[in-house]
Amino acid sequence: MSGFKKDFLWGGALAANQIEGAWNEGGKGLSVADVAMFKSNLDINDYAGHNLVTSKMIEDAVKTKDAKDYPKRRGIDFYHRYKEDIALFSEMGFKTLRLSIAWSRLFPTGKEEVPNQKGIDYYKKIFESLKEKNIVPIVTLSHYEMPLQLSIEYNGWVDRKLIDFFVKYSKVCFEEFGSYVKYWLTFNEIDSVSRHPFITAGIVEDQCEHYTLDEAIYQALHHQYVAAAKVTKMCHEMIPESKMGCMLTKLTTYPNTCHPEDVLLSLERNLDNYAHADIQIFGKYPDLYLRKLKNNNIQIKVAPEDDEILLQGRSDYLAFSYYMSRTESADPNKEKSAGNTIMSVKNPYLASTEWGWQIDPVGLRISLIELYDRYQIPLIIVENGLGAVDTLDKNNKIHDHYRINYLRAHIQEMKKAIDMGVDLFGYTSWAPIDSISVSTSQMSKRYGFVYVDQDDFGNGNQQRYKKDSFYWYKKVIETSGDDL
Ligand code: BGP
Repeated sequence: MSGFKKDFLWGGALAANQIEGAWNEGGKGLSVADVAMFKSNLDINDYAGHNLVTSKMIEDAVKTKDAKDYPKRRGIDFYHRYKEDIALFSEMGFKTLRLSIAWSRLFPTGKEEVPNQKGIDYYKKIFESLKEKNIVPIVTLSHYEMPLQLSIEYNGWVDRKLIDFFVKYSKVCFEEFGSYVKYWLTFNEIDSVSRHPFITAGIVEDQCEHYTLDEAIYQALHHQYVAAAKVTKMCHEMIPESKMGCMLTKLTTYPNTCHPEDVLLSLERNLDNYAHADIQIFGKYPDLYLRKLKNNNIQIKVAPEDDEILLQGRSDYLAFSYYMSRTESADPNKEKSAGNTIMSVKNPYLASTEWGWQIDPVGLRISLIELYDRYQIPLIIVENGLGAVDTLDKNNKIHDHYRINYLRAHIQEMKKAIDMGVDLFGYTSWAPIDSISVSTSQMSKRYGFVYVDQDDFGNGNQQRYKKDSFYWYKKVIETSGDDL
């Protein structure tokens, strides 16, 4: 018997900045994603949009008017092709589509008093198309995108004023789209502010004069927690029946050995990861986390009313992304590698993707059990998938059995977790159609069930092709996960 209920939300997840393109159409303002630079000869740590960005890099990007070095400006042209793409998702039987709204389409600089009507009209068309196909939207308010002006003028979320700008933007979303959208999410992978301070929070390296970079990161995070709580409360008041979730990158960390020091280190890493969800689900900072900031001499400004705000705006459900697990060793001589993002010791029991992400389906079950046991609120996996290089054969087919194997193994573990009693209400795989990757800024790291004919340099006619995984996922949804 299948563990998946009939109303389980099967679908896919996308983000505006990675698919829409049309970066300067429809009255849209420049966003941080539009200046995230792709240079194939640079080391990963030098990419704009990953790790650190300087004012000079932004100035140069703003002067450049084409999309050549900035693939997110191009996206996959979802802005114009959304109907065709939504029809493909519908053909697979999607019950849900997770997508995000680009803040800079509604408020080009973030500071306008009146929103950009063309931006509102565009998202209404998307929601109408989803409604026609009976696809339930799950909408992320902030997914690695914000008006660039707020970064330049305030150093992004380091400034408390950002809370008000975000509340104003969210209020418009609830007013305009509340009749279409029941499931909302505040910040995509909120914990990733420390990994990508610029694209998540608009933090510019050389603007951190009066505080350390760590302080900037934790201050920005604090403002995002407060903003998330405020808009959660507002959403409940404005949209009856609405559900607002928070989102975590689930990074389950294993000890490399049973040496107590390894166990201790992995425990610390796991607690660090949980802290972001604790704050939004329990409505308060964990004591150990606050103490850790203090011990590390990280000082953040907290307003007297913040404790109450956090408590009043707790999340209804927990959404998380899961791609890999990682392993920690306290031995300083033990070799670690970051793959192309997350630092880990090599786990000898796991295979890795071409980008060094360690594939661990059982780790997903472990994560589900731990999260449900800790929070006891509904869970949804809003990202999971395999980034791979796909090649179109001479018959225009893509035989992506590697992707099917990855997804099958993870879905099997979800089933087992549900059978243990975990309340998992949906699964949106990343990403149902090829899009621009965050960690490489490239097109060639593909996740889709649908292939997009476009290379890293923007060549290709952007035509869509169904991969083998398209037909496989369709069958999975049709049979509620029975036929994997
Ligand atoms: C998550 C992001 C997504 C997505 C995904 C895959 O961190 O929320 O936006 O891109 O990772 O990562 P990548 O694109 O780097 O392969």
